[in-house]
Amino acid sequence: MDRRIAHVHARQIFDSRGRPTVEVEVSTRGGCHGRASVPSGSSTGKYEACELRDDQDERYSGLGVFNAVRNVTETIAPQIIDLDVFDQRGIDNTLIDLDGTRDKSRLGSNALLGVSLAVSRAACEHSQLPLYKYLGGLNSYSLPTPFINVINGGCHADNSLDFQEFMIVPTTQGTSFHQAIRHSAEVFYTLEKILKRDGLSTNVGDEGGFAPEIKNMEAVFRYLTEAVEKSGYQLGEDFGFALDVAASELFRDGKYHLPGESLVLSPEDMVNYLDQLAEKYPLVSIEDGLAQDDFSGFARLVTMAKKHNHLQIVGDDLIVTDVMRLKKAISQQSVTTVLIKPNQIGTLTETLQCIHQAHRHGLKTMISHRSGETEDPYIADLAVAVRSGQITTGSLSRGERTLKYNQLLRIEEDLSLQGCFGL
Ligand code: 2PG
Ligand code: MG
Repeated sequence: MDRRIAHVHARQIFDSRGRPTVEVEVSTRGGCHGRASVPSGSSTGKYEACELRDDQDERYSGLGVFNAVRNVTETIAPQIIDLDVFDQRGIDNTLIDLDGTRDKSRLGSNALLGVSLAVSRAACEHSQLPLYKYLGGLNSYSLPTPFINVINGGCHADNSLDFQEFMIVPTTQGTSFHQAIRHSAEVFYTLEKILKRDGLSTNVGDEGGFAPEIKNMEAVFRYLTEAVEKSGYQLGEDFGFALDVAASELFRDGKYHLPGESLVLSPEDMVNYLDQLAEKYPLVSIEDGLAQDDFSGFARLVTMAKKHNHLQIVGDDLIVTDVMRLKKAISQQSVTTVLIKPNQIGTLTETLQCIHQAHRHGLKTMISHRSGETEDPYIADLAVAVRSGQITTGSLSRGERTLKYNQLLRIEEDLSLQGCFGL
């Protein structure tokens, strides 16, 4: 079958927040087809690749992506037509060269990523394999542990919680993905009941977690503890908690501002504050506990985390899926885990390079959604393909979140007895 690219098409669609984003379709002369859409963040790190928006244009409040769409159809398409769709690295390098900037600001990371992922899907259709197997080969049989964001705060919600995400993490030994997601769903339902009981809102935030006007973070942890225990699970055994502090959003003039807690903390105080939370609650993961430039502060978090059982320190805005920033984090021992978001860097090849570099240096990876998601389950397959072992893709509500979990359920079924969980 002819594997050469025949057509590349792009369009503007909506993400889960109703904002425009890019969708790309690629087809080959042999009649195979791939489609992919691009997510978008709101607590965006300043070192992320540039998401091109139409800014000056009055349509869609300047958020339109027609320029990025045009870059796909007019600039990128003519250069990749006739290339072998299986040459992912070659095609991604062509995209990077065509853009020519360090931050992908000429063509837009949203234009590049849409093409890059759609190319891989078209190649996948040629291979007649499921996406996770096309990307990962024989070694992809491990389902990731889900980090389920059940309480939303920060810039993802309209409440006064300072930290952005409060997650539950199913940790029962010897379980399977579908059991882990079942346990988590039960805790989610119980949490809904007890929030209602206390007259709190059960409306959800951007990532499908509840976004109640809870007084402070201590109260959040009390609710999460009650929800786990009332669901018949044991805290520390069956569930741990995880945080995405998204601290870059709280950092101003050298200090962390936590108005919801009436606190203004120095970086050292922030480390101590997180240390105290880890003393009190079974925290298994803290993401972006400090701001995006503080590699040495992150190293202090890593040292602090050693006192606690199984506590990982995750870099999101710090590393932005960028191998150069990852190298710095490795040399300063700033993280134990690297958050991976393909749209932070802009191509599949660079995303895979970052994952492999992290794994080679003994770091873990967690594949992540964005707060503005689409109905594309790509990251579910990616998490299995690269044996990342961890995925963070929101709560057990909102279709753009649950479809990633549903895809993982399908993959687990597809793997049947060969599958394993949480490695
Ligand atoms: C994060 C992400 C996803 P956003 O900070 O980890 O939860 O949020 O997509 O808004 O950057
Ligand atoms: Mg984050």
